[in-house]
Amino acid sequence: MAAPAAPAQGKSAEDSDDEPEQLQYKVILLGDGAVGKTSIALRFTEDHFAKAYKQTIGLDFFIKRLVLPGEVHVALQIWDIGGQTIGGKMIGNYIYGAQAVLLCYDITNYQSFQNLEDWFRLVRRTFAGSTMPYVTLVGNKTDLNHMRAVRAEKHTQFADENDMYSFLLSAKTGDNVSSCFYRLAADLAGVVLTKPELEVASKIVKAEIVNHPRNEAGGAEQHHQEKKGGKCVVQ
Ligand code: G3D
Ligand code: MG
Repeated sequence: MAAPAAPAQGKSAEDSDDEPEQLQYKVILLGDGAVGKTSIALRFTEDHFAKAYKQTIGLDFFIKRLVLPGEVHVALQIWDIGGQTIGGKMIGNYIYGAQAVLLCYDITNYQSFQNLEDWFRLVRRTFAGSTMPYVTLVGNKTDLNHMRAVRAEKHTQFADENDMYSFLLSAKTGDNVSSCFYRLAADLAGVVLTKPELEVASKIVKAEIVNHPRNEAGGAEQHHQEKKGGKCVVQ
């Protein structure tokens, strides 16, 4: 039930004869506020969980480099759309050009799951007439399983009906987070991963963070700068 993989996007600009060819993909995290999009991005790229919650303002993007079996080098450019709402003016621009979309919900919040219909519709509309990106359904906060509001069957049904891969994960504990991104990277790059390979590959490689704070309204930007693990992250 693999979703159609978008064509591999060319080599990175800094590729030279000395460096291995690197595939680059734009990955977008979509879903309601507070489902854990920023936490998932941080967990994967920095392997930490920020306890202090701040609604992301503007756009952060993270770059994570992975080496897949067969020495296939992949750079995932992970875009966190922050506080952009589904009706936001800029949202289409953020989604446009993505090779992969993570449709994220919080397993303890049924509404956040229901709203994925709208998020997915927005993706389909943005890509109308062109190749759809690779879409993965992500149920976050599995550490709160005792508060679960979305049954596992609902999750699976949504993924099956829409021909998507799906993952249940926890940004808090890190459970399944790397696997989700490695699966996505491998599928986009056309690399077949066995289960043991996926487990080994999920051990983190290297991350960089690039901040692109923007404000939809164009003014009154509020950027909170925090030191996190030695890096400055704009939220
Ligand atoms: P968003 O980027 O989708 O808006 P955030 O969501 O990453 O800012 O997370 C929203 C809240 O959910 C934060 O809590 C964050 O700590 C929490 N959260 C994110 N992922 C997980 C998870 O896997 N498990 C649990 N238990 N909580 C998670 P606060 O309390 O700061 O609002
Ligand atoms: Mg956020």
